Amino acid sequence: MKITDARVVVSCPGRNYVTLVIETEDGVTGVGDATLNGRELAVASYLEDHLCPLLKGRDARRIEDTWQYLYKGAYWRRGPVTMTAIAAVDVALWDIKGKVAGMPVYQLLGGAAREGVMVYGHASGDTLDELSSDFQAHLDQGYKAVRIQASVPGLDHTYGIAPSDGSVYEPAGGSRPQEDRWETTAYIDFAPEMFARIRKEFGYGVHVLHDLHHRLTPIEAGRIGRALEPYRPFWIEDPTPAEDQSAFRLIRQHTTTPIAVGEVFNSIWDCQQLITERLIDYIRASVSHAGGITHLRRIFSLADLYGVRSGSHGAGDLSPASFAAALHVDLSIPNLGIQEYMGHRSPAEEVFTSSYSVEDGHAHPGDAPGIGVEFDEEAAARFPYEPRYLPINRRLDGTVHDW
Ligand code: GCO
Ligand code: MG
Repeated sequence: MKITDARVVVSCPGRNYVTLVIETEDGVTGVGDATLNGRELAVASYLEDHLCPLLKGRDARRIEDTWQYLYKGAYWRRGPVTMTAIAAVDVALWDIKGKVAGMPVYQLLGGAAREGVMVYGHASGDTLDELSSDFQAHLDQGYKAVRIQASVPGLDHTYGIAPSDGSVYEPAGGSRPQEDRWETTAYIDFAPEMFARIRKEFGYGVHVLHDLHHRLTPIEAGRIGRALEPYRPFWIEDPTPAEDQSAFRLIRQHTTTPIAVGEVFNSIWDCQQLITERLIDYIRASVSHAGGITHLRRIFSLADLYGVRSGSHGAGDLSPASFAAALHVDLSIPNLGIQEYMGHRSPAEEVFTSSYSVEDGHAHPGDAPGIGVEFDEEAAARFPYEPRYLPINRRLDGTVHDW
């Protein structure tokens, strides 16, 4: 089953998405997401200029061989651009395999290991009152797990707060990144206060999560983890930048609060030490940035050996094709933790038609053959690419800090 065409479509239906479409000689098409937020065109070029010409003429059925060919064949291994491009190819090939077999991809991965995939939504607010009403709105929608973020008094633009007009908090439009401010001393007493308020109001029957977005030092993270223990967070996410995996030993020495890491990882090597030394509880690598279904499963299998569960990244910058692919993996692995779900901003639904559903706090990929997402190229052409950047972050004295 030869690949006859592989093309890349960059569009902006609500936000930028890079989509790879692979077509076979029998007219079967597969779709993969190649979006790398704020660096979209680099992946588009990597695919268009380097991978698409190699794909034409290859056998679409040979997924593992294609993965190895693109990974080892590049010589320059890993990195977000390379691994996002490989991920898009991989997901598109799984999509084709499923369509040819007449089965949803999760059946090819071993079948459903559960009825549905628990997801967490995002509640946020400029004040704790706003956060609390957004939290209630999530409970009303059936969520069993909710991430909480609120503006830190004294800081402009705290990470993760959705503007009241919609659901996104990044990226800002414009030709330069928006600049946010951060100071850990302003935040450190506020986080326990935020958790106390939510637990007091809503009790302990719902999972509560929180994202630190790589902003703390390891010892600050240990302190926050310990201070939050009475409020039983489901996890704290990305407490400190994870380039230094050994830094997590220090956090572990100070707290039993579960730790989740991995949305910026693109390879199993980024988390080898974190997993094998049991320095984390949840690995949050994503299907679109960590080499597709093939590589993500390898990461989750390693994690399973060490009692680490999955918690895949599922922010809005991952297109519906990624979210669907993630759900097929989530449904079939033994060590699912939870799946992030942010949804997609209108008019994304004009471009992507999906078979997945989210109900009562649980998602299911649906039973359409393949990954269950159709991509309308004509509709995508109505929404041309718009240059956008992720924000950058500065401390109050102007020092560039981790965003
Ligand atoms: C999350 C993330 C995202 C990222 C975004 C970057 O936990 O959902 O932190 O919101 O910031 O995906 O592109
Ligand atoms: Mg995050």
